[in-house]
Amino acid sequence: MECSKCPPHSFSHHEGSLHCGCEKNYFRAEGDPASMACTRPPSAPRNVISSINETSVILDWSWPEDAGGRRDITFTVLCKRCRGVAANGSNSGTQRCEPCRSNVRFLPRAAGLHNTTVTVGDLLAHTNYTFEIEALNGVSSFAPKMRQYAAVTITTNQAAPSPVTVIRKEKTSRNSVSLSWQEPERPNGIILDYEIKYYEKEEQETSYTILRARGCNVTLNGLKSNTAYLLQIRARTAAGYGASSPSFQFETSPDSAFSISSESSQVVLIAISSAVAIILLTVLLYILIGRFCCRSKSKHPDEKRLHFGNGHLRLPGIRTYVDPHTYEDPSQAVHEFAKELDASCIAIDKVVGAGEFGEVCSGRLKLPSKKEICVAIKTLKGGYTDKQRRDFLAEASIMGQFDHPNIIRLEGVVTRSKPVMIVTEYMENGSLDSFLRKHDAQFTGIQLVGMLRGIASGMKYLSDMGYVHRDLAARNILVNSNLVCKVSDFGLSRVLEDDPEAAYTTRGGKIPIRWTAPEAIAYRKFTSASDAWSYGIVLWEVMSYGERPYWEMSNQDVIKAVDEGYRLPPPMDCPATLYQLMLDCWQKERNNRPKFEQIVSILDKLIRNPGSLKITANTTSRPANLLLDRSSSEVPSMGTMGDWMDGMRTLPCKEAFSGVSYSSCDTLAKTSTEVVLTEVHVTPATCPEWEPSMGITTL
Ligand code: ACK
Repeated sequence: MECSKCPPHSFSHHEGSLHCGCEKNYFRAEGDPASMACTRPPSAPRNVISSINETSVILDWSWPEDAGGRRDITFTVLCKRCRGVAANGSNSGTQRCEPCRSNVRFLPRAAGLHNTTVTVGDLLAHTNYTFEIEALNGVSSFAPKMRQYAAVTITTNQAAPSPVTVIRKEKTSRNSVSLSWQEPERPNGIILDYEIKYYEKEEQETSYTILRARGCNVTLNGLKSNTAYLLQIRARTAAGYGASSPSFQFETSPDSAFSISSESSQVVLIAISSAVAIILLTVLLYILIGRFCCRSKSKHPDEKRLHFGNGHLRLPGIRTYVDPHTYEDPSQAVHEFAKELDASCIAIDKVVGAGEFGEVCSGRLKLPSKKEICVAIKTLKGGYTDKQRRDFLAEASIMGQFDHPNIIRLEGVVTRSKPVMIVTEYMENGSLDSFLRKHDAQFTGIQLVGMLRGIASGMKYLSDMGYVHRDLAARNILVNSNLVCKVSDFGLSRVLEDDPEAAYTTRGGKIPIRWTAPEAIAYRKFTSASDAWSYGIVLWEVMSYGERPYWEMSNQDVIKAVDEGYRLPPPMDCPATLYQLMLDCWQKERNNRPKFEQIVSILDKLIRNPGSLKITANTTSRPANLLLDRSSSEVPSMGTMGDWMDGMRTLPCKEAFSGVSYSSCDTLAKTSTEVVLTEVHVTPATCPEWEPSMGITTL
């Protein structure tokens, strides 16, 4: 037998040895011939590039520098979903990662890849992922410690929700049907509402009705008896509508036939007359109640109904906000609600800030035969996608529907030339939060209440229109040279994209935690009542001259503390009545929060009676434990209605509450515990003229 040298990375102890052992960290795979060099695991893949498309990502990488002396290299991609949001809403250095869910799709597969690319699909929207790409060869399993991988971290984009797949029929009658459905498997964001489209099966979609619902159920009324209908549901998030569900068929019940015997005809006649009378009465009552409800404003502003017959839109009599997303072609919406301006009428003077889509400038608008006015100009920076243009102009489509002194006024849009622009009235003092910080402690109580009154009035208008703002915060209020405050920021993607305060929740949505009501954080229940919670935070921001709510507490700690019943303490020198209003806005039970109409009227009365602002809720702006524990033993516990009434008698209620009106004794009962609990610092005084039955209004 002929001798030869040991192959590379192997050695023998004796001359003429039959076997060459491998050097340290070098191995032979099973099946490797003894004459083959010893090899080692490859180095990590290099130059990983990711390209994200909504909720999928294509990963590409280069071959490892060192193949370990082998040719049998394959690649494995490990997917991890990472979370980690710091107090200021930005990603913290220490992320918590967990393996991706099993329904994440890898194309062609996750392991044993021979090529240097893979597509990963069905990821969650707005989510951070880390991919670890490892190169493996035939000896990698011998040296787990030597294995190296390349990592890449990505954040997926927003994507429309996946289709609703499960629809159930709950109840059917001759003219109506109640349905429920399950949230799409991948909502990919906060579901704003569902669109329910239905039509008679025989009419083949030539005439159809569209309904919108916030929740996962609906009752369709006014249907024809004994008729087959087809229905489709699609969910909408800030990213737009998802695909429609498959058609769901249901039939209404047939008319029940009955005959009248000659003997009983008289009885039946009486019964029919009575029934007709009852129906007429019910209809009359229904109309009266309907009118009353419309006037006292929407108990159900969440649900809006649009009817389409042969594609024509018929809106009900009252003015409600129309969601631009309901338009197939969003540019149609913008031209319905916004005036197209000729760019030559606009002169841009300077840049005043940066918006989500581009710069915000100040300038002048001179329309033919009109006086020149100062304007703010939001521009859409070049290189935008169709979707960005749509989202940018959606704000104008929304703003253009409003006409109120406390809502930022839209002058028009420029869409037919570039840059695309949204032109609004100019607000000399900019955003309320920075304005207040610049003018710390410089305003009188009445001036502050005047500003707050303006914001509440704008919000009343919005809630009357059925519009839920979702991001009411001092940073989204603009102030003009007369200290008039106007609500702004109506972008549809705003809550998700634009607001630097917005942070991801565990359910995947992005929410400005500190300003948002617990039910909106927990299960996305955004209503005018959640806007009222945010209004309470704005009230606190105003009275503390732009202090950050909950200071440096982390978002998670804020959620926990609020859930446990803690509330922000009164800002320094805050009038007791205003602090009470804050606490009312922060009632856990959303129906107990004041309506904007009530807030406006409370503030109006305070303005008429400035003496009422003198009594302060005397707490330092920052107690040791940051928040006030409403269940703390330091404050009297008010177990019963009588207890709090006794408590109330110890307060200087006449001064503290004169001019403050609550709609019912019930509201008062619910709020009064907090009146006592939180105003223990108010100088005790008796209030002999107050009687439990009187309610605060009558004081
Ligand atoms: O606090 P600011 O000066 O006021 O900085 C922000 C910036 O643009 C980005 O939003 C300012 N801004 C936005 N809209 C207007 C407006 N209508 N009038 C004046 N300034 C505005 C805002």
